[in-house]
Amino acid sequence: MTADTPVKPYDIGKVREDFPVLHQEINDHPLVYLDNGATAQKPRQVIEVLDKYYREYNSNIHRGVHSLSEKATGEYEAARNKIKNFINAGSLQEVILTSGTTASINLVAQTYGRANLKPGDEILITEMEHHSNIVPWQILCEQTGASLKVVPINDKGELIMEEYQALLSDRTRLVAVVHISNALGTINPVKEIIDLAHAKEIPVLLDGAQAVPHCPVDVVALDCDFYCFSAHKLFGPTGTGVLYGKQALLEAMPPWQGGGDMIRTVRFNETTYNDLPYKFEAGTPHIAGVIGTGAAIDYVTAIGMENIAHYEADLLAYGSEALSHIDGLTQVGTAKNKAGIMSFVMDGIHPHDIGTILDQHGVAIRTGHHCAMPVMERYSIPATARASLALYNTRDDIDALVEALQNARKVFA
Ligand code: C6P
Repeated sequence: MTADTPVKPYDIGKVREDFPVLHQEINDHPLVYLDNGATAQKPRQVIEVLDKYYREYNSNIHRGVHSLSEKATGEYEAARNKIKNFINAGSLQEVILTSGTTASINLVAQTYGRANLKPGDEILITEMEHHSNIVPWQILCEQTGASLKVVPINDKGELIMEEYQALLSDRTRLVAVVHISNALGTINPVKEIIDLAHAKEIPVLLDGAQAVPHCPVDVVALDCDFYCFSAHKLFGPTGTGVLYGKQALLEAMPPWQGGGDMIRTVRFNETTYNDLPYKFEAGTPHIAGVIGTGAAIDYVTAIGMENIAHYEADLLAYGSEALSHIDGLTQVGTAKNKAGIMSFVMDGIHPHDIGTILDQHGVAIRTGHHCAMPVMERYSIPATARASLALYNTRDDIDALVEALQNARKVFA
């Protein structure tokens, strides 16, 4: 968001009405859903689109000449167009539909990575990556003889940029960095990271899983080479996601999985591949999921990503302040530039016990290592409790969280 972008408050009551799941009791308390980093709830606008697909035009895409198939293909490709506009990609060819962030990163590792890396080359990641942005590169290193380098973080959970610059070397072939950390909430200075890498002609992949639901993303303004995200954290269905890639890079990459839809001709002695984006989309995809993703994008676009970012920043400030008054609670991840993720530990209470007690109060959070074990190692802790915000959370939700945490303290006193 730029400083002069006008922010328009949205009607939080109306937004909450759109999410049926929020209106229920869990363990005799109104549900307070603060596990949005794991997956976000779905508005009725998305649920209705899924229902309509299965009731009215369930059919395979890109294959049939019958009316249902044409309708399904049209809606599927319309969703691709919405995704393109949402992230400001240059063309539809640059929008590859995958099963999620994990699949998108693995795709780049196994195509771009295997085609371009050799022994002695380096891939640069950071200490705050999700396992999805670590393990695919480790597998690639085993396959190619390349090695993984890791940019450290400071005590607040911010990247140490001097170390990043020092680690960018003549051997670095790719930089892969999380846009917003799922375990710490840190918003990384991705534009600076990209510009520094590009100065050495090194491409950059961003893991945007935790960014797209919370702030505007413009892949052209960022000038990133690859951008990966999942629909389910963006109020869309599970099992769908996106790989954005610059067209020239995607054109030069070999396909990943082989099968239907990704080919032009198949003969036993020679197979030719389809054009982008289909070259990377083998097999029948999650058709309803992609159409639902389009509906989710319509939903957040109507509210406005700048407005969502602004609303959540206010809620994060309120939440961080409230948590700071709880005795024995230490927040993990206190970066200056942070999104709506509050990780914490409490003296004398294991995070899993915090999670269980909170559930008894109807408060849903995530506890554990959050698929970011190196972050836990960095802070010498086994796990954290994590409350993660979305556009429908309120100050009342934070108050309920604080009350439940006070109760947990009493139980363990
Ligand atoms: N993080 C969390 O609770 P998938 O599973 O492919 O949709 O997303 C993987 C992923 C990649 N990068 C980041 C930064 C993520 O946060 C996630 C998913 C969830 O934090 C589940 S582990």
